[in-house]
Amino acid sequence: MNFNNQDDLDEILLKYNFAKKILDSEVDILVSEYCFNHGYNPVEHIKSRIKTIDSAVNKLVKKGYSVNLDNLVRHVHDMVGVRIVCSFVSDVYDIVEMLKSSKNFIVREESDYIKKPKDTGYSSYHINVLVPIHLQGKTEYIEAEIQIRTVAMDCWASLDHKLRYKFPGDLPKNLEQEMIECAYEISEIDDKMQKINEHINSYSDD
Ligand code: 0O2
Repeated sequence: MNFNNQDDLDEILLKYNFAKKILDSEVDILVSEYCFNHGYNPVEHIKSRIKTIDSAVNKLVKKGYSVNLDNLVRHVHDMVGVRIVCSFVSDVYDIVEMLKSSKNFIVREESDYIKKPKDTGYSSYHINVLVPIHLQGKTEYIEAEIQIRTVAMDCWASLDHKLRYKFPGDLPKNLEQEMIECAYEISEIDDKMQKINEHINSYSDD
């Protein structure tokens, strides 16, 4: 690790913690309100975390930046991360719209890796936000990343993460290809489950 000033590092970690708390609470309120209004809970589970310093350092090195606090703040956009795992693909888009309507953070960027998955096969909806934190009379904006995905996408991403972490260096081409095929099969399952859900909903509408 090469962060020369421990006090500065502690201060920024404290701010990331404040932002995480604010975001956790805002997401909880929005989801509860959605459940109340729709009489339906689209969320399977929610997880949030502060990225470890080791993982942030790896990311900086991988992106070709020197390891210092300035680059951490400027180039690691997911030090604060919230993952919302939903039941169906339509739930993901409902949650995205709900999040985008929040007045308690600013949407900086969004990436729809469901419509256009990453080359690895990774599929998810990402929203990068700025969370205002109020400190000693001044407001600071802290970046955070919200990932919204289905349980099926989450299953793939979690196993993919584990396999890549275990493997020294890049995955061999044949394994990369097999992971892409698994991602494709998972997205087919999501489509089927979505249709089954619509079918069942049409019965309860009658
Ligand atoms: P971890 O350990 O999950 O935190 P940025 O975050 O914007 O600085 P990037 O990579 O351009 O950098 O952003 P992007 O595309 O939003 O991806 C960031 C996160 O998405 C990753 O964080 C992963 O959580 C997830 N992700 C992206 N691609 C893949 C993939 O192929 N497989 C899996 N399993 N997850 C992926 P980290 O820091 O890489 O990992």
